[in-house]
Parts: sequence; C-alpha cells; structure tokens
Amino acid sequence: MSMFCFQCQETAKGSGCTIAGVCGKTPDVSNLQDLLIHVTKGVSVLANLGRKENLIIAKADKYVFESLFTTITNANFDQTKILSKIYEGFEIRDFVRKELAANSIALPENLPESTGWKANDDETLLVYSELVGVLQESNEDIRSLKELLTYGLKGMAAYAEHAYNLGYKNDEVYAFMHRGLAATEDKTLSVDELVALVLECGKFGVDVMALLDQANTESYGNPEITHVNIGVRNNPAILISGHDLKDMEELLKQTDGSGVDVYTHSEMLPANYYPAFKKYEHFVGNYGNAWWQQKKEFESFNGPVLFTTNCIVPPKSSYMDRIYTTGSSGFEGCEHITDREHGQPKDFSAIIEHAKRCASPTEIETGEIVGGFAHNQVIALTDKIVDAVKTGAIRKFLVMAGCDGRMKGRDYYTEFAKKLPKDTVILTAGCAKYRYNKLPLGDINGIPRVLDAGQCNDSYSLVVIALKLKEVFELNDINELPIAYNIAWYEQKAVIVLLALLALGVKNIHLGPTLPAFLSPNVVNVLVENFGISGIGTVDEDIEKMLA
Ligand code: SF4
Ligand code: SF3
Repeated sequence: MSMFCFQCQETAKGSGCTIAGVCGKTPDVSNLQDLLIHVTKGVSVLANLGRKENLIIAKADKYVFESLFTTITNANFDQTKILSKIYEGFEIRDFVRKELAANSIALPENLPESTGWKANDDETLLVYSELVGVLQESNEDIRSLKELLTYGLKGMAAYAEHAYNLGYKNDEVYAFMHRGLAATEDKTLSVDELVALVLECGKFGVDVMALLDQANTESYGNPEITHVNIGVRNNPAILISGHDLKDMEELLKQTDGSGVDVYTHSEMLPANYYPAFKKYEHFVGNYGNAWWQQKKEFESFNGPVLFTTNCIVPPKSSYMDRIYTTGSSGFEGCEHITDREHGQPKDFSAIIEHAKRCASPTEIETGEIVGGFAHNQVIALTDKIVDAVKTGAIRKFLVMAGCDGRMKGRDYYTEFAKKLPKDTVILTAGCAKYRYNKLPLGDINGIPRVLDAGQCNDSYSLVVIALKLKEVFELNDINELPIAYNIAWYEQKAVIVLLALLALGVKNIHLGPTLPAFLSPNVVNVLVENFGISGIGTVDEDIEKMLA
C-alpha cells in the first residue's frame, strides 16, 4: 500500500485508494496531504488551548482553514504547494506556542506528537508522511467518526475561506474548527462523545453557510431568476470554475473592456444569478457541465481556464498550458495566480493576455438554463408556492442537492428527475443539478420544476426555504413538510451539508450513489437509528417511497 485515502465517493473499490487516487492524486501528494492534516491538527491542539483562555490567534485560524481546504478532493495536486504549507505549519505552531507563553497559558504534559514533530527538508517530510494518516487509528468506529468529523471540518473550512475572502469572519466557527481537530488527536474520547462532536459540527456547518450566504448576498445582491445562456459568442474568452465569488468579481472587473469574454463552468454557474455580476456585458453565460466532463469541454473551449477551487481533473497535455489556478487550488505545472496582498486585488493580467491569443470557444450546445432560486427569490414567490401546495398542484418537493461525479450509477439521478410525476418540484444546489438541469421538465403554474438555489453552500438557502414553509404552514417539525431528501454526495463539502441537515433535525435523507466508505457499519447504524438515513435503491422504488 503506497497511500490510503477514502474521503470521497469515488474511492477505489468503494473502500480506499491505496495505489493512486482515482482522482489522479499521486501517492506522494496523498501522503503529504496526510502530513499537512497532521501538522494542522497540531496547530489546532495548541490554538484550542489558547481559545479555552479566550486567546484568539488569527494567524492560526487562517492557517487551519486554508490547510483543510487545500486537502479537499480535487482542489490541490501541487506537491510543492503542500510542502510549503507544511513548513508554514511548523512556523505557525512556534508562533502559537510563543503566544501561549506570553499569555502565561501552560502547556499540558503529553501533548500529541503533531504539536512538536518537525523536519527541515523535503526528503524527510516525504518519508515521514507515509507514517501518518487515517489508518494509524486502529479502532474502526473511532477512525470512522474522527474522519467524518475531519471531512465535515474540511467542508466547513472551504466555506469559511470564501466568506473570509469577502471580509466575513465567524470566531465561533474558527473556535470549533480548532476544538474539532484537537478532538481527533484526543485518544480518550468515546464513541458517544465523538458522535456528539460530529453533530455539533453540523450546527457550525449551518452557521458557516449562513455566514457565506450573508457575505455573498451583501457583496453581490440576492440571486434572482435568471435565464443563463449556454451558447457562445465570437470573442476570445476565459472560463472560470470553482466557488470563489471574490475571484469572479475581480476577473469580471479586469476583463471589462478588454475584448475578452467570461463564461462560468460547473459550480461557478450560480454567479450568473447575482445582480452585481449580471451587469457586465462581456459575462456571456455558462459553458459545459459538471466538473468531471472537463477533459472534453476544456479542449473545445479553446481559451484559458481559471480554477478558483475544486474540482480539478488532472489536465490533458493538449490544454494544460491553458489551466490557471488560484487560492487553495493548485496543479503542478499550471500557473498559479498569487493571493491578494495588502488589500489589493489579484492580478489576472496573465490569463487575460493568454485569452487574447486564443480562438473563441467552440459551441457545444445552445439555449439556456433557468436558475437563481435562492431563499430571497423563492420567499418572494411564497404566495404562489403555498397556493400551489394547497390546491394540490404541487404534491411534493424533492431536495436533490449535492455533487455530481463520473460514476455510471449517477444516471440514477437523471432517470429519477425524468420519472418524477409532474406535480413535483426539485430543489437543488451544488453540481448535482447537471444531471437534470437541461431536461425539459416544464413548470407548475409558472414555477419551474427545477429550482436551483446555487452552489453546494447554497443548500443553506434550501433550509431557509424549508423553515419559511414550516412557518407558513404552521407546522411543529420540519419533517412534516411535503419535502423528501435525495442527496448525491462526492466530496467533503457535501459532508458538511449533510451534517448541517442532520443538525437541523432533517430525517430520512437518502444518500447516494453509494454510502461513504469511511462510515463503519456501527456508525451507519447510529445514522440509521437516529436519523433514518438510507442509501438509494431503484428509481421506481425510491420515487414510490419518497412520494409516500
Ligand atoms: Fe481516492 Fe477520493 Fe482520496 Fe482521490 S480524494 S485519493 S479518489 S478517495
Ligand atoms: Fe461539485 Fe466538486 Fe461537490 Fe460544490 S464542484 S459540489 S463536486
């Protein structure tokens, strides 16, 4: 075994990637990511000691969410970047120790080794990286819960970073990140204590999504109903992928008047719904589909592609020179656009100049998709929706948020959407929507049958909508609403979305296309018994169950 990773849905044989990542991660990158997590846990153990005494160390907060985000599936494949983040971790640990000492906070004995171990050369780090990681914990249930917690924290970190980039912070979220990571280094915790922490993670998941929602809407306005063009124009163009709206804003500003068009890709599609971005004439629409189809679609796009976050598929040599990364994303051999400094915007001039040398995109489809149904827009339609529910025009809402992926079994979601009766409405968020957002599913009294709230973090919007409906219908419990949950997961952001739903008391979620490999049979039982979580079956059976 040269590596071990089982954090995503596409893990090899449904149990773990041991030779190389299905995602394209090499053993060295995977092991170094394990080491980065190890060092980050050390930072959090120390920062958590400070937090207990009300000592906030902002540098440690930022380091922790950046490092966690860097290790999310398909975000960063760049060994050099991961190594430098590990060295930075050693420095941050020293800094935190000094701050603790300066504030007379004593260090307990028996601190975990992650708070102290260090090396000064890449070779030693690589050798050591094989000795840390998931399988060091031998108890299957403890391992399962600690990894579930860590993956929830990774998703939380991604959303915290996007909010931070827009100037929005939440100290309690940062404090929980440290406490949660510190708990994974605590060998005394029982299964019950870890279950409680996992659920608490979901509560902070709601908070971080609310924070990001506030950051996005206060910065760029509330998403509104939008018909997004999926065809192309005759100008050279940049394709922007990932989730970071601050990058979107700066790219649109810097391309304005340059003769270069901008298109969104995959999870950036919802940028089209924000008033602040719609005003740009050179912002043309969306190109392509979910992340996993990029090998084909980047070829025909012809221009440069900017990754602001995951999901990167290791690029083909034919277009590799057109791939740029920024923020927590990275790929060895691709140009990385450096972070903002001293409040100055990022410099996108290299990618803009690159675009000017490229042909305009080749058209792969025409028409439009409709989206922009985040909470504010849907709540504006409440009367119409309530009316449709009361008259029976809408029988049920199906939440089909989450991720898409390359697994063949995900055809299930297309078939599910197609076979749903015409008096049902799909509520979606995340890249899962590409399985059905171009189908002619029609509308109910003018309400489209697919309501797209936005990115995976905008699953928060779906919760706000559900709570609003609960209030309008004067119900006691969110589970009394005519809403069923059929969630598709792939990476760790979906883990925090799932934990957030559980924290809000949502029951009977169907999770597919397969259950996570990192859940031990006992942990699955806990989820089944307390929350009624289940996998998926056949489309017909599931539709029957979910409409019952
Ligand atoms: Fe395998 Fe997924 Fe880990 Fe990549 S992220 S190595 S595909 S489990
Ligand atoms: Fe998609 Fe990677 Fe999960 Fe943000 S972009 S939802 S998979």
